[in-house]
Amino acid sequence: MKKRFTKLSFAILAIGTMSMLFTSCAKEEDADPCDTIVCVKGDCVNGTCDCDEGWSGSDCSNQITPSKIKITGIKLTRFPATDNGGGWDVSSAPDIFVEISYNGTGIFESLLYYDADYTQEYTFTINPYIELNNVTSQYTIRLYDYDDLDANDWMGGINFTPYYSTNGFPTTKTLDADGDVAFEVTYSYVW
Ligand SMILES: [Ca+2]
Ligand SMILES: [Ca+2]
Repeated sequence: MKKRFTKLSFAILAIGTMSMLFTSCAKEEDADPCDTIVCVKGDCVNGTCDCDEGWSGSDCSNQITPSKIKITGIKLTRFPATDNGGGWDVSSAPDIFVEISYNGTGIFESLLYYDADYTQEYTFTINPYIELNNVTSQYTIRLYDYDDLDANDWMGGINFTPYYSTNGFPTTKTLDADGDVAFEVTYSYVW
């Protein structure tokens, strides 16, 4: 009697386990909850978009405004050969440096390149970065020729707004207003 009872319970247990396995297999084959989900900037996990950093919304298509942008590189790609037809210095090329300002206050000034050649591009060292805390406001980047005996000569400048809500967080941004100077800045974003 005892033996028969054990055999019977084992059979019931075995059938129960098999049917559970069968049920769970069938459910998985039914539908992947991610089959119909499109995540623009993220990955679907269990039917929900897990957005990449900086993106939000049910399909991860909305940019999150960064709390700050860090400039990690500045390259000067164009500057004027002459100062309205004359030389920048009495008998040599200009000694250039870059300044970035916000609301009229300088927040960065680079080191100098002496006797810069206008046919070349110049990369300015930033250590380690320039912090832009008002990403939707206007900043100004200017190029000067350093003069040790009188005021520095202004060579050109560009106003720029660091962040746009629709541009997909570029890491390199060209600052070029078809004027005397043009720059390429390298960005990193902080949310
Ligand atoms: Ca000069
Ligand atoms: Ca010079």
